[in-house]
Amino acid sequence: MQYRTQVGIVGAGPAGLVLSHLLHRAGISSIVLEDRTRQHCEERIRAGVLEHGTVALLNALGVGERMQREALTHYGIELRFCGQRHRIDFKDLTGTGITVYGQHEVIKDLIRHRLEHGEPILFEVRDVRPEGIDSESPRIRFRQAGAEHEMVCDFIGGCDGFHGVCRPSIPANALTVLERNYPYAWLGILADAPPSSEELIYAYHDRGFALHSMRSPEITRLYIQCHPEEDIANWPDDRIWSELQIRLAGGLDWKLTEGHVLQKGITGMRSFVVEPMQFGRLYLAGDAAHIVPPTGAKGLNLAVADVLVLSRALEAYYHAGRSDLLQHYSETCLRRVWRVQRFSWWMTSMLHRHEASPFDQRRQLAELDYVCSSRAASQSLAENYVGLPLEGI
Ligand code: FAS
Ligand code: PHB
Repeated sequence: MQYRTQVGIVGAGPAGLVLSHLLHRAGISSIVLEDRTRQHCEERIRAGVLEHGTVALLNALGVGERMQREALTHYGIELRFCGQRHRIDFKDLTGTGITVYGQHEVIKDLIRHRLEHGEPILFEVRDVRPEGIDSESPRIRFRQAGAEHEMVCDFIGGCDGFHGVCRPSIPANALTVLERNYPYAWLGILADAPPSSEELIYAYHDRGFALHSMRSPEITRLYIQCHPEEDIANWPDDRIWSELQIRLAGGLDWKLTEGHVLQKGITGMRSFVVEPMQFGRLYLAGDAAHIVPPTGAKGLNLAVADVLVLSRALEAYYHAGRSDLLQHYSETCLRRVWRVQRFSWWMTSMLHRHEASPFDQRRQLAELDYVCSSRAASQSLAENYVGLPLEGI
């Protein structure tokens, strides 16, 4: 079967789905191709922190009513090190805050509204192949339910994540890869336990980093720094809890509320950027173009920022016949991408324990001490954490 649409979108993650809603709002047609099932997309545990700009956009798109009912709003985070607790007061430092709402909840809302609009998402597609991406009429070939299909479109939104097919469909000599891998990973758990603190806790500890986050008043999300090659089989639940207790308490008379571990997994830590983020009529957005270590809670938010730039450029093309914004898509996105890369690298380097020299360890503690004792330094952390301004929501 042949499909015809203005924008073919590969991937029903935050980037692809938010792009589809932005285009729908602008009266531009699109079709979303996703190789997993709807259920898998809606149950995949990933990010949990939304910048205020991301929240404002989801509300502006009319998909925020459940989020407004169920999400948690925080106006600060806590940093812990050397038995000290320091709150970074976002409200005082930036006038705004963050929202804690699971990425899979955002995905559920975006998919439901998209389908209620009668707009297409083709799940469980196979063998997706972007073709003619450097021509005036690119197409995407794919299989679904055993049949071969072709989608003819004007543009392709490459929103298929780090392991997708869109980035590799661009000739390697047309791209520059800039990356850094970290000598540690995160062992994350989702636990059936009420959060032990109102807000997120980032802990620097001699035994390694730890993070106390949450998904709801009943569900806690926790992470500990581990070795990148670590085998999850070596981490029975009680070992995870005792390590979390040690690292998060950090000598304080504070105890983490434990509970049944619902899900656990290990996530590698890397910084990755591909330049440019476009080739011909293919535009990469989100994890397809860049990966940040999760310490800054930026992955999902950066994906949303990319597609806001892309949708504005496509709107200018279709409604005003302008292609300048499309030509500058990559340049426009990369300015924010590198700012967010810097912040995520900085948070990661400041808070993780690595086989550094005693000099570097002292420097790390001095960095933490400075951030927690200087208004200018804590304001810099706060304004990056709550989210740099998003124009044109
Ligand atoms: P996504 O990867 O979310 O979406 C891409 C979509 O494309 C997926 O649905 C995939 O199934 C689909 N796809 C892939 N190949 C395809 C093909 N060939 N054909 C069709 N569809 C295809 N960020 C945080 O801030 N906090 C966290 O705790 C956190 N945890 C994470 C844990 C993991 C394991 C990962 C991988 C990321 C995590 N992130 C976290 C970052 C995360 O939030 C990403 O930045 C965000 O999902 C990026 O969104 P997308 O670019 O839409 O990519
Ligand atoms: C999460 O809640 O999953 C989370 C929060 C903050 C981070 C990373 C992950 O920096």
